[in-house]
Parts: sequence; C-alpha cells; structure tokens
Amino acid sequence: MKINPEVSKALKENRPVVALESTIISHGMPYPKNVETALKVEEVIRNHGAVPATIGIIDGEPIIGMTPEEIEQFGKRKGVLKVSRRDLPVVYAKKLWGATTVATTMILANQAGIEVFVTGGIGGVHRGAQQTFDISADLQELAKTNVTVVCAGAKAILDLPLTLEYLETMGVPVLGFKTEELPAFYNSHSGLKVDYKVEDALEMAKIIKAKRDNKLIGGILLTNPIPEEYEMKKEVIDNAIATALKKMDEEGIKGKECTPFLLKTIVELTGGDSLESNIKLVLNNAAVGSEVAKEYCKLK
Ligand code: PSU
Ligand code: MN
Repeated sequence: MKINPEVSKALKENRPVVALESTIISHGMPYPKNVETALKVEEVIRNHGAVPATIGIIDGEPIIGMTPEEIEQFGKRKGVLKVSRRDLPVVYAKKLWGATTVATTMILANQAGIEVFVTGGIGGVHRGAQQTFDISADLQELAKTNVTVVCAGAKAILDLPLTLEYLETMGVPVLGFKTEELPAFYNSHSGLKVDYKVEDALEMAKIIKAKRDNKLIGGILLTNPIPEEYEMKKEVIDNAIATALKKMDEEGIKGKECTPFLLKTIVELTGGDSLESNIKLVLNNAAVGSEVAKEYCKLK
C-alpha cells in the first residue's frame, strides 16, 4: 500500500490520524458536492489537530491518504468500483480503481495502523432481509477488524432494530456520543437505545484502549447524532425513504446497487435537503472523531 508521507510521519510520531472512506465520494453523493465535502471533512480534521487519511484504491494499489487531486478523481471519474471485502483480491489483481466502503476502509486503516475512522453512516441489515439476505458486509467487518468507526447511526432505509440485534450477536459495542438513543442518520431519534452512552472523547478513548489492551478483537461503533439544526423532519424523510424503497423494488435494483440508489433517490425526492443533512452530519462526525483520535494517542 502507498501511505502518504504526512500520514506515515504522524503514525510514527504517535500523532492522531483519522481514516476516511471513498465510497461516500464515488457512490454516496453527486459531483461536485462529493469532492467539496471530502475536502471540507479533511479540513475539519486538520482544524482539530489530527491528520486526515482518505482511503481508496488506484490501479490496484491501496492509497492511505489521498491528495486533493486524487479525491477529485474519485469524485468525477466513471467506473470507480464500489469495493467491499469480497471485491479486494480482484481489484488488486486486475489493477482497478476502487472506492472503499466502510468494510474495506476498516481493513486498510487497520493494516496501516489507524484506529479511528470517520464516516456518515454504516451499512446494516436491510428491510426485508428476512427474504433478501441483504446484510451489509460492514457488520461482519465490525465484528472482526480492530477499528473504531464514528458515524451518525444507520439510515432509516435499513432495519434499525435488526441491525442492532446483529451487532449484538457479533459482539460489537454500539455507543452513543453524549446520547442514550441510537441516532437515525438524517435525524437524531430512532426510539432505540445504544448499549452505552459515552460522555466525552476521553471516555471513548479509554473504552478503545480497554478493548485493545484486553485483546477483544473487533471494531467499536460510536454513533454521533446529527446536530438538531440540520435534522430532517421525520415525516419528510420517512416519506422519501418509503418512496425510494418502492422505486427500488419496481426497478429491480439489487445487491451493492441498493445503497447508492436509495441515497440518490432520496436526494432527488427531498430536493437536495437530505444531501445537505448528510454533509453536515459527516462534518460533525469528523470533529468528534478527531477529538477521540487525539485522546487515544495520549493514552496509548
Ligand atoms: N452511508 C452513507 N453513504 C454511503 C454509504 C453509507 O451515508 O455512501 C456507503 C458506505 O461506504 C457503506 C456502504 O459501507 O455504503 C454500504 O453499502 P452496502 O449497503 O451495499 O453494504
Ligand atoms: Mn448489501
């Protein structure tokens, strides 16, 4: 893998580094907002005293810490594959471009020695999974890869209660940053509880350290609610989700296309409002993730 010199220097000096994924750039948001957001997220991380490492695969080589030009490429280039764990060997061998999902970003962050990873929302158990078996590989990855993922919960396009059950079975701690309620991505209320509330970044860092010191293999999920002022109205987002799910069914969208299709359709149905919320929650997660990474470096 190619580790950006700034990132590798920070890692060697035990300074905070925050990993970022690229599927959100290539398949999660439209151009040019995707690129603007990815660059803004990096800026927030720098402003909080950490080093950003946006991860992706170029010509079959994992890149840990993309340049702004590379981020631009991931934002507008056609044919960048959405790469989860099962795709990695093929993308490496065929020397393809790959946008990394939560699962693959975790794998590569871990291989590079990065503990904290910030994103928008993770994949989960899809509605109707009892029939379709559609359960994101992100959940399995959280079970086995030692990375802390900061997100705004899982989107209501998923089956949130089943997602929590799955994570419990897999032994993944689901924590709430200053909240007892699992945030639901576009808004902060799901009516479901996280396993534990975390009071601040230092407490979170202590939990990470306890997990690593005790060799309890696997990830940790820190959920961080979208700030109230950027939340979407529940009726609005619920309606958009219902319509998008119906459209997905009608158009026969399946497998890895589901999440990108739903995100895109919801943006269209809400006249761009869901995109604005999505951007704001990622920026908010970047701030929290940076603080956690900083505290963890001090404890390590
Ligand atoms: N959530 C978002 N935007 C995204 C994704 C999730 O708000 O772009 C991406 C992440 O990369 C996540 C992936 O890992 O979707 C999950 O896809 P699937 O449901 O196919 O596992
Ligand atoms: Mn899936």
